[in-house]
Amino acid sequence: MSTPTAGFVPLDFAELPADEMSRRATAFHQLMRRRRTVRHFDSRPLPPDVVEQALLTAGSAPSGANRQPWHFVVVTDADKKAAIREAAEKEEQEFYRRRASREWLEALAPLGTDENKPFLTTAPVLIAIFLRRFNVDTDGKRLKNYYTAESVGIATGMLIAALHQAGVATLTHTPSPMRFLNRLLDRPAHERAFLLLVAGFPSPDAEVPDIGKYPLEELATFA
Ligand code: IYR
Repeated sequence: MSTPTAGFVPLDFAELPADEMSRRATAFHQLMRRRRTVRHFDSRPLPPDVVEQALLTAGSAPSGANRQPWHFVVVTDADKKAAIREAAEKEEQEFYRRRASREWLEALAPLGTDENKPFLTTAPVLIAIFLRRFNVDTDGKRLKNYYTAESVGIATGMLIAALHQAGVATLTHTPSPMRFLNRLLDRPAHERAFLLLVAGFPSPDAEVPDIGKYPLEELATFA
């Protein structure tokens, strides 16, 4: 695990004219507001370099003490995806039939989700995102990580944005519990599965729920 040690270098920062700042902020919002969680995927593969560049973007995220407490497993193998689907659907059956409260199921009703997760085998890429509670250095010594959930959450958001702007649809899938991902993907016990990001092209007939986002007045307060 290489983390930069001492030393400082000049910041690489180019200030933009105000009108250019506004233009870019608006253009980025217009791009990002079209991002939707997609549940119907085509099986066409993604260009590997698109996924790799998006992962590097995610890896550039800020993190507590720059410990970069994440690991991404990119799954494209059909057998592995089938095993993940089988295990996820087993947990999801429990969730939808027993574990979820009535209130939770009512909250999910408008999204139309259920225990069947065909996208886990139809989508070309599954990215299992793991949170590392601590790092292990070369001589096996544990190095504590900080603000791990915040850090991995930020990296995941950047990954979703990077994929979206490259023309890749995603789905944030949260089978619960996700312990089976450690077993199937051979990750050590000190890593906790954080989220399973499904990525690919939407199927031509893909539909999304007709839901909205808060307008600025509700979204934010300016104090
Ligand atoms: N993990 C389940 C249930 C689920 C929960 C929430 I909160 C969602 O926004 C969507 C689904 C599933 O993936 O179906």
